[in-house]
Amino acid sequence: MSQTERTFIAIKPDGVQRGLVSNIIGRFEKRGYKLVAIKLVQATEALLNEHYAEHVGKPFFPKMCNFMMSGPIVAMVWEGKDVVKQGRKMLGATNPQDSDMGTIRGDFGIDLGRNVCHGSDSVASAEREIKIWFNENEIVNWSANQSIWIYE
Ligand code: IDP
Repeated sequence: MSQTERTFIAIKPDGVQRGLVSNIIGRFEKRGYKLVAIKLVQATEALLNEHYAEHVGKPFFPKMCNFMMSGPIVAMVWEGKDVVKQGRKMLGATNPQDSDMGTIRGDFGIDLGRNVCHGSDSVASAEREIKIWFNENEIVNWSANQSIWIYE
């Protein structure tokens, strides 16, 4: 399994407003994943239509878009072995009511439309989403000195 797999993780406006940024970043850092891109973004309708293409036209979509544009989002790319699947596990189920304790949504969320954090659901989605939110030159290739203590 590739140690250079990448996922797109975004702290939604509720996570930023509630001061959860450092906690969420800290979980990925402490797990051993490598941060290769990060920025604070004000989402636009065009960007959300692309990112959430599969949900365009659904009844909840307009409200969800307004929420996602209600404040800044922390957009990130994290890299490491199996990071897409592991990232989803760290987030917990989509609805915080179903998320296990110990996950980001299980620890910090109550309502479906305020679930704090986004994570790509497959390697293909990750590649698609990273291209939507980041330019190639915003992604930094670097080697983490601690990798020998994380990977055998
Ligand atoms: P995911 O974020 O776990 O990948 P998706 O099904 O892709 O889940 O949904 C995207 C986001 O849209 C969810 O995280 C949630 O915040 C919101 N959402 C999904 N379904 C509903 C709904 O039925 N009502 C309100 N918001 C929803």
